[in-house]
Amino acid sequence: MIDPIWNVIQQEKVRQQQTLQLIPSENYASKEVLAACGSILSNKYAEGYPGKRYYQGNIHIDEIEQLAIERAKKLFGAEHANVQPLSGAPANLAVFFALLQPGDKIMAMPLDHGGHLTHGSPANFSGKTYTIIPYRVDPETEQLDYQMIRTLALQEKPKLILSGFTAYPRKINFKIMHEIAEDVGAYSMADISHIAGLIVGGVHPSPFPFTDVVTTTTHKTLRGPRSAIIVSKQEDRLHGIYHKNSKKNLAQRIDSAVFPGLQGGPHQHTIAAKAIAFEEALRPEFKVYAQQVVNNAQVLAATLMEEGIKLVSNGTDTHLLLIDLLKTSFINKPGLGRIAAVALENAGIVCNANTIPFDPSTPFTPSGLRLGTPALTTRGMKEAEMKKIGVWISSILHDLGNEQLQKTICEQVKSLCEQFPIYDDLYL
Ligand code: DSN
Repeated sequence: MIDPIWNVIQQEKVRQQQTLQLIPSENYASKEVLAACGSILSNKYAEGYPGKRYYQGNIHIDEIEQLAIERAKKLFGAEHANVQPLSGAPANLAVFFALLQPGDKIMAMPLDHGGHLTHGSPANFSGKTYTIIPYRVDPETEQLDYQMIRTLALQEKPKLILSGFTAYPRKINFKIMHEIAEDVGAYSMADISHIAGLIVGGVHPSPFPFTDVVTTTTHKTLRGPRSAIIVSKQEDRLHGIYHKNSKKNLAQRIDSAVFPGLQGGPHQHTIAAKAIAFEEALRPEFKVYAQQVVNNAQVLAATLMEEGIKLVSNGTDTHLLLIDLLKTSFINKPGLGRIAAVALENAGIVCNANTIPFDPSTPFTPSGLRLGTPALTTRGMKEAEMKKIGVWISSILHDLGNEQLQKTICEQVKSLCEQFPIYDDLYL
């Protein structure tokens, strides 16, 4: 008997093919990446690091992990890479565990302004374990105010300053963030999960060579498997101030925090898939992809604004845009993000409801929508398709309760998707 799971996977494959994927943190990994994820490497235990394992039989595993490490370092121009974190949240936890003591101060952006759950949300281990000093975007520009961040850092003297966000559409000046950290004796950390692909593609400034520690998931703009890595400096700039009694440098402390600190057996099948994705991202065509992701986001943003839709910060420099439904004059009500996201999904346009800065509503029924172009760009869509999609989104938002309109657009979405197949002959 065929396990019904396979039928459901088939149905999900059809859904992915027939809908427009605008969730900015999603993408379509290559068939090679997916094949490595489904490979026999999943059968192996390999606690430890290349050359120093707690299990025998790791000759090939060592070779794969070493390649992944070398490629990650090359990709980001980093001195050290740990490719074992299972995903973004454990990667962030490992950095905090390596550098901080419970109660230490972290300066970070709260969730409703675009930070991640693991950047100090009261519901998360980070917010429960450390003292969080939040910095927010400027209420007028809805962008980072580095002077305000500096003033707060000088006042609070955090031990770590975290930048990199999940719903911030503008470029981040990692150099200034690091300089502020230097001025107050803090570590600088950047979680570049959303923009890693844009950074390696050369369309967003890099956090290296200055930032102390960088975490990233590997499945968003970077287009690899669902996982994460930590890349960092080798030495601890603040060794004289913190961790004086430790003989370990920064890189060694991160490695120990990942294993044996937090994780057991690394997922070697995913590490192989990460190595493949890093090689793909090192190719010249990845730069073309990254530029097209941003071009597409800017055309989508311009189309929406022409249609009278308010975007947070009035545009984007990256792969994502944030619709402010509250300040969109034809809606002008709080808490409609979820209703709008469902209406769009009915039309085959998949995005997510999201908080906007200073949102009066809750994270489950927020006042915004978050959209992004990494997945549509992987499918080969360009400016002309973005304009069409922007007009569809606008028509639905102008008439949220119109189910007939959603059905009609859904058919148009399907025929557009047919022209842009995701995978030709995927075995799944
Ligand atoms: N869930 C991710 C995102 O959508 O941004 C962050 O973990």
